[in-house]
Parts: sequence; C-alpha cells; structure tokens
Amino acid sequence: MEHLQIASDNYVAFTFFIGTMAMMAASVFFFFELNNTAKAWRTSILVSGLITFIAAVHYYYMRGYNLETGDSPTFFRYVDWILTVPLMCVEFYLITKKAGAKVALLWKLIFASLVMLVTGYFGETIDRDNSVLWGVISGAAYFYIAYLVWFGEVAKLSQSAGPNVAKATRILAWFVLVGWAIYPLGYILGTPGGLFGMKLVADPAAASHAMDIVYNIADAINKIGFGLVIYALSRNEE
Ligand SMILES: *C/C=C(C)/C=C/C=C(C)/C=C/C1=C(C)CCCC1(C)C
Repeated sequence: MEHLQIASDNYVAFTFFIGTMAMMAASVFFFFELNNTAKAWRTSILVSGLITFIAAVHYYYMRGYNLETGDSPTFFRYVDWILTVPLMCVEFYLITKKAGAKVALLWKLIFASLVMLVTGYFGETIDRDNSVLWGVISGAAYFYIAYLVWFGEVAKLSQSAGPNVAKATRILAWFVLVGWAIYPLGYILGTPGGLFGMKLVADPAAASHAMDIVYNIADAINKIGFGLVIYALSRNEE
C-alpha cells in the first residue's frame, strides 16, 4: 500500500482539501439553519445548501483524483459547475419572484450559463488548440449574465422587490462581476491559447496547477459567499 504524502508546497492539493472542508461546513450550516428560517425564505436557503453540498461532494472526488493522479480533475470540475451555476441562477429567480420574475427569465439565465460552461469545457478539453475562441464565446455568455443582473431584468425586478432584495441583488451582482471573473483568469493561465496568444505560464504542468488553485479559490468565494448573501437577506426580511 502506497502512502500518499502531500508536500508542504503542494498548494493544489491543499486548496482541494480546504475546499472540501469549507463546502462541507457551509452545507451543514445552511441545512441546519433551515429550521430557523422564515417559511418564505426556506427554498432560497435550501438552494444555498445544495450549491455548497454538490460542491462538497465534487471536491471530495477532485481532492482524491488529484492526490492519486497529480492531474487536474477537469471533468468533475465541469460537472460540479454545470449543476451549481444554474442553481445560482435559481437564487436570482427566487429572490425576484415576489416582484414578478417569470420562469422565462430563469431559463434565460440558465441557458446563458450552460453556453458559458459548455464552450469553456470545449476549450479546456476536446479543442484546446482553439481555447481562445471558445473562451471568447464563453465570455460573451458570461457578460450577458452580468448584464441581466446589473442592468437587465434581474436588476429591474429587484428594484421593485423592496430595498433588502435590491441591496442583496447588487451585492450578488458584484459577485458575478468580480468573483466570477476569477474563472476566466484561471482559464487564461491554464489553456494553451493564454491571453489571446500571450502565455502567462509557459510550463504546461505549472499552468494546470495555477488553474486549479485559481478555480479552487474562486469556488470558495463564490459558492459560500453567494449563500451567505442570501442568508443575510433572509434574516433582514424577517
Ligand atoms: C460555483 C461555480 C461557479 C460560480 C463557476 C463559474 C464559472 C465561470 C464564470 C466560468 C467562466 C468562463 C469564462 C467566462 C471564459 C473561460 C471559460 C470559463 C468557463 C472558465
């Protein structure tokens, strides 16, 4: 039986471990708080918990996969995202629902997020030679989501849903604009196309490590942070 040791400078493994633990702790928190949450807000808190729980399970796998192979668990990463990012869209829908958000808006957000993620997956895996092109398409879908939450339907509805929802939506919009922008940075570091041909990390192994570290940090900020904003909103609205 081989004993796997983690070198003290192995930040990839370190962030996978800490990511697993943080997502687990956040899930326990959101699930246990359901009982103390006003009825109208339970679904939103449940979705916060589902987002971190799905991530916890994927991080558990990604941690093991990375430890045993030393490779980047791209497949698990994208399965995680394809489940959790649409759930973040559901959060926007739920908090603006009382101001009249329609299911059509939810589908718009989900569709854009799927375009963003599927094209990103192509660029990272099956068509790495064209990673810049896929990254640009993915980026366009990302900007569309940012537009909807900053100026489009989500922003407008949140204004008529009361000051608490308006304020929370603005904070979540910052998460989308700044927190989500960390992901394309990871993509630029880790894919062969770099930043429109300019490679920031030359060595392929180092590039893939940098990408994993950046993604792991971004996930912790965005998934747990998003959930906490919703949690705070549920308390302010009581
Ligand atoms: C919990 C997971 C989240 C919030 C994941 C978000 C992922 C993105 C915003 C990814 C965006 C990308 C681009 C905008 C361009 C390059 C390819 C991606 C998929 C990394």
